[in-house]
Order: sequence, then C-alpha cells, then structure tokens
Amino acid sequence: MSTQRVQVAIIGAGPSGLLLGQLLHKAGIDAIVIERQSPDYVLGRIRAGILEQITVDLLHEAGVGERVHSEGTVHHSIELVFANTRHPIDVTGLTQGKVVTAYGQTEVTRDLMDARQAAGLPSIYEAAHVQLHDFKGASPRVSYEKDGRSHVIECDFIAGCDGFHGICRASVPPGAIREYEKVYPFGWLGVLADVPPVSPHAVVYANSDRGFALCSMRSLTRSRYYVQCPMDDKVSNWSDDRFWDELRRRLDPDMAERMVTGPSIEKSIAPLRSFVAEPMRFGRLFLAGDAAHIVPPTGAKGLNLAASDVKYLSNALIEHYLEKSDAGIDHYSQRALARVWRAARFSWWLTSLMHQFPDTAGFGQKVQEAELDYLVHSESMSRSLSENYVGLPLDFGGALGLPTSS
Ligand code: RFL
Ligand code: PHB
Repeated sequence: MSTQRVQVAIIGAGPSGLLLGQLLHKAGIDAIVIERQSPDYVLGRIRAGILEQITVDLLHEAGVGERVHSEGTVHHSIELVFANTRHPIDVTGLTQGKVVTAYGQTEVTRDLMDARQAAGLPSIYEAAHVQLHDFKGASPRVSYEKDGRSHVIECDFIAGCDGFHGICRASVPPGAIREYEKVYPFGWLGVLADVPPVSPHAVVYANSDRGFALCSMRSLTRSRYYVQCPMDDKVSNWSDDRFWDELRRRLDPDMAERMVTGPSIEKSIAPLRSFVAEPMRFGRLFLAGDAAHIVPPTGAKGLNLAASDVKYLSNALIEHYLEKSDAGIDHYSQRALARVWRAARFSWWLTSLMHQFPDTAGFGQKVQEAELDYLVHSESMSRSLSENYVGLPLDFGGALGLPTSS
C-alpha cells in the first residue's frame, strides 16, 4: 500500500473538480484529482453548452480561457416559441450588456485536462473503490485502488466534486444531511449533429402541445437539439428520421422549414430532476457542483452553478492557506446555497412553464401560453428571465449578512 500527502484531495474530474484543481494550483496550493472513469469516458459525455460570463471569467482566471475566447460563440439573445410563433428576447439589452457564450462542456473539460497535464499536476483516472475517511476530524484520508494496488492519500481537506451519483455525499451520515428533491415525469432526448444551427439566437426554447423542444449549438457547423420524451423512453425507439420529424412539429412552421437535418453523432436520454443537499460542508469535506445539487437543464444552470461553487470554495481555501482565515470556509455552505436555491427556483420555473405535464392538456396549455404571452410583452418579466439567464451575481453576502469578500 502506498501513502501520499497533499493539501486538498479532489474527488471527480468533471468540470468542478478540474476547475478547482486549476484555481488552487494558480494559488500555489497542491491538490490531487481522483476520478473513477478514464479521460476518454469523461470527454465522451455530451452535456452543457451555455456558459454565463462568470463561468467564462473563471476559465480565464484559471488560465484556460484561450479557446473559449477564440472558439466560443458570444450571444445576445434567446428565442421563445409558443402557439407556433417566435419571440426573441434581447437578454443583453435587458441586462445592461451581459452575454452568454455557447461552448460545449466537453471543450471546457478538455481545456482543463490539457492544462492540468501540461502543468504536470497529479490526476488518478480509473481509480476503483474510492473511500473517504475521518473527514469530521483533523486528518482526513482518501483510499482507492488502481491496477489492483491499494493507495491512501492523507490531506487537509476533501473536495467532493464527484457528481450526483458520487461517493462523497453518500459518505455523509444520513442524519447530518437534508435532501430536497423533485423528479419530473419526463426526460430529454438529445441529439448532436454536424448541421448548421437553425437559429442565430443562443438557444430556442419551444413550448408546444406535443411537448417541449430546444435548439442549441456547439459551433456554426454543429448543433445540439432536444425534445421532451417519456421518462421511460429508450434511445432505440428514436431513429434519426423520427427525431427530426418530431422536432420540426414542435417548432414554428418557418423554423421547421429552415431546419437542416443530418445523421446524429450522439443520441441520449437524460432524466430531469431538481435536487439540493444541505449543508455543503461536513467538517473537512466540501461538496461542489452536481455532488450537492441538480437542476433540470431547462435554465442552462448546472455547469454554471458548479463553477460558482468552485469559485466560493477556491476563495475559501486560498484564504485558509494564504491569509490564515477560516471565514470563507465557515461561510462556504451558506454562500453557495443562496445562489444554488435561486438557480433551482429559476430552473424549476422555466421547466414548469415550457413542458407538457400529465395534467397540462387543455386548461394547463392555455395558462402556459398566457404566461408566455405576458412574459414576452412585459419588459419587467423579460428582464427577470434575462437576469437569471445570463447569471445572477456571485455575491449574495450582503443579503445574507455575510462578509462580501469570498
Ligand atoms: P460531473 O460532470 O458529473 O462530474 C463528476 C465526476 O466525478 C466522477 N465520479 C467519481 N470519481 C471518483 N470516485 C467516485 N466514486 C466517483 N463518482 C463519480 C464522474 O465520473 C465524473 O467525471 O459533475 P460536475 O463536475 O459537478 O459538473 C456538473 C455538470 O456536469 C452539470 O451540472 C451540467 O452538465 C448540467 N447541464 C447544463 N449545465 C449548464 O450550465 N448549461 C447547460 O446548457 C447544461 N445543459 C446539462 C445540460 C446536463 C444535461 N444532462 C446530462 C442532464 C444538458 C443536459 C442534457
Ligand atoms: C445545450 O446546448 O446542450 C443546452 C443549451 C441550453 C439548455 C440546455 C442545454 O438550457
């Protein structure tokens, strides 16, 4: 058995774990990243595509902003479709100049992985049986197996960045954690295809009596589209032709006509869930990103929340090591959860407004359309949507009575 010592052990090499590792490295704090899967597997997961400015700024701060700057597409508007009609929302005009950037999560992860490798920082991929020990005390440890051999990492802190199904949240005694959950009675079928995006807007969100549809992009030649589907549906039920046909039927006729179709290069079904675990700190264990919370993807908030958690956590750890202050650590959970709940509310609201629920038909559909009609014709409602969409500010310190620095 080998034993190693680091300041911070990071569990999970998704965007949360890799971004945290990079920000700590920039501050001279040493960390190791321990990941259950292989790098190729991690890069093969097609997920988010819309980055808030706060997330883009963090990538720059972490020293990996070059490609998002040159290859990401900056957007100023989104579009809502309902009752067969399109309504653009000028999110930049309504938020004093804020923008969102289309840049795939896969590319964010790749940039962070490459930077970690170029800096020679330690990462253990394909680590089996990862276990956490003694994080309530002063000397936490992480054990794992790799190629049949056992390893132990002694550390000051453990960062649980291992996603919704990870080991970190599951290691907390049930009495110490409270979980809030809402599971939606449908999923999203997503298709990635090398076709030009149907719309110049960042994202098109479509409400229709056949169910929700979303049009997004990865580049000027690669598009990402989704349709709401039954939660127990199977990818094998969906030929490419059936997918394109259903997507067209949920959009307005003009857009359906303009849609360029082609063979799918990825097709998957994701369930929709709202979930928040409180608190996000247990002694010397911190949870960040999907390990602590899940939002339905309708608001494009999951990856962005992961990034803001990591910003609060890296500031707190930097304060601990460099300024010998534990104020940031002590306030981490409260500070992160304030922003998490606002995003959870927004994602739940937009999901409820845009999807067909079992009782939506008839009256429910009409009420959704009336609310959407009010939204697109009311400057204050459009502004509220836009403020949430581009991302709420990082600092809720004032509102919570917390110091505003980290
Ligand atoms: P991840 O990405 O799940 O990474 C966790 C990592 O931990 C590893 N792991 C373990 N490692 C070691 N030991 C264990 N026992 C482990 N168990 C797990 C996993 O293998 C994995 O590599 O979590 P992270 O880093 O917190 O990142 C969160 C984001 O991935 C997620 O919030 C977003 O993808 C959500 N999301 C979106 N977010 C946005 O901000 N904008 C979007 O446009 C957006 N679109 C989406 C989305 C999520 C979607 N799905 C999958 C529901 C679209 C979709 C379809
Ligand atoms: C995506 O591009 O995959 C995407 C965009 C916006 C969302 C969800 C997913 O709300």
